[in-house]
Amino acid sequence: MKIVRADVIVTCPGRNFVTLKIVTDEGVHGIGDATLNGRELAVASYLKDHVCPLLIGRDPGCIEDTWQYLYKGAYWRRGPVTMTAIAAVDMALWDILGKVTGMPLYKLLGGASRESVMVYGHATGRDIPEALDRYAEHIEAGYQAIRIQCGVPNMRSVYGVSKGSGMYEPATKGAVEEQSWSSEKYLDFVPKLFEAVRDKFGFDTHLLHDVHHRLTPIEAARLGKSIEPYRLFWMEDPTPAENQAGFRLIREHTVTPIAVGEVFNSIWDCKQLIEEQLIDYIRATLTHAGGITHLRRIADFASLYQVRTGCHGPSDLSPVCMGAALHFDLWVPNFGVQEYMGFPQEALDVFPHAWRFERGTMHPGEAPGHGVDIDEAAAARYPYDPAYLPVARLEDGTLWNW
Ligand code: CS2
Ligand code: MG
Repeated sequence: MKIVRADVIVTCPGRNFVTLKIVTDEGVHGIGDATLNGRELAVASYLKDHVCPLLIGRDPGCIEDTWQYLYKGAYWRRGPVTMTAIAAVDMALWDILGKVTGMPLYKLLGGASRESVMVYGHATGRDIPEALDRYAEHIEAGYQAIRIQCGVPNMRSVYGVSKGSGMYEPATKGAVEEQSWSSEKYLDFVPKLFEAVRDKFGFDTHLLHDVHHRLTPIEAARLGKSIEPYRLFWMEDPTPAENQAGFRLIREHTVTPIAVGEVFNSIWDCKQLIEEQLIDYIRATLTHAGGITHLRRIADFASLYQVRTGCHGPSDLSPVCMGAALHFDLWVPNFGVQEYMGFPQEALDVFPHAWRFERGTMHPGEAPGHGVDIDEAAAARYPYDPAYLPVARLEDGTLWNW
C-alpha cells in the first residue's frame, strides 16, 4: 500500500481547525489534527510545503519510520509547529492502520485498561456565585471531575472565564486582546473560591484549577500550601515550566498535586519534571506532542515515576484529537483524567465521530481507527477566520504570562 495524496484542510466551524487527510492507493484514508491555536496557518504551511510532498509514495504502515524520518529528517528538531505537523501525520497513519486491520485504535495500542474514560469539564463564572452555579450543573450532568475558574474582584479580565453565555474561546478575531493580571489579587482571592466549592458541594467531586503559568515558583508554593485544606485533584501550570528545576521549590512547600504540559511538544520538555517526580500529571496532548507514537513514549516514561496522564483537551483542539485521545486514554495504564470542554454543533457536524459521552465519562467507540472523519463539503462552508490568543500585562504594564 502507498500514500498517493496528502491534503491540508483548514476550516472554521465555530473556530479554526487544521486537518491533514492522507489517502492511499487502495482508497483508504486517515486524518490527523494539526491545530495550533493562533498559529494555524504556520502548521498548514509546514505540512503543505514541506511534509506532504515527502509522504507521497511512502508505505502508510511504516508509522515509526515516518515519525523518525520527519523528526530527524528536518534537522531543526522539536517546537510546536514541527511537532504538531508530525502529530497530524502520525494520527492519520494510525487511523489508516486501524481501518486496514478493522481494529479501533485502542486495540492496536494494547486494548482497554478500563471501562471508560473519566473526563473533566469547565465550570466558569464571573464571580463565585456564578461559578458555583456552573459547578452544580456539571454535577447534575454526572461529571466526577470539574475544573473551576472565576473572575477575580477588581481585575478587569482573567483567564478561563467566558465573556458571554457561550463556550469559552480564548482566541479573539482582529486585534490581539490585552488582559491585565495581578498575582496579589489572585492569590488573596482564589482560596475563597475553593472554600466555597467545598462548603457547598463537599469533597465527592475532583476539583481542578488552572493557574495558567501566571505565578512565580514561590508564589505557586504559597498557593499550593494555602489550598491544601480543599484537596484539589490538581493545580495546573502553576508557573512557566521552561525551568523544570523551578518546580523543586514548589514541591518543597506543598502536597497539592501539580499538572503541567499542555504547551510541551516533546519528552525533553518534561523529562526532569517526571524523573524527579516534580509533577503528578503530564498534560501533553496528541496534537502538540508528536501524536500517538511520541505521546506513548512520554506516558510510558511517566509510568516509571508514578506520573499519570491528564491530556489537554480544550475546544481549540479538534474533534479528531478528541477522538484519538479517547482511544489513547482507554489504553494507557497510567491514566489520570481527560479534559473535555465540548464543541459547538457546527464543529461536530464537520467532524462526524464515534465517541460517546455518558455522565462524566467518555468512550471512543469501536469504529476502526480513531473513529473521527471530516465532512469536506461541510468544512468548505467555514473558511479560515484569523484569531489570536490574548496577551497579559501586569497592572504596571509589564508583559506577563497569559
Ligand atoms: C487551557 C487551555 O484547557 C486548558 O487547560 O490551558 O484552554 C488553553 O488556554 C488553550 O488551549 C490555549 O489555546
Ligand atoms: Mg491549561
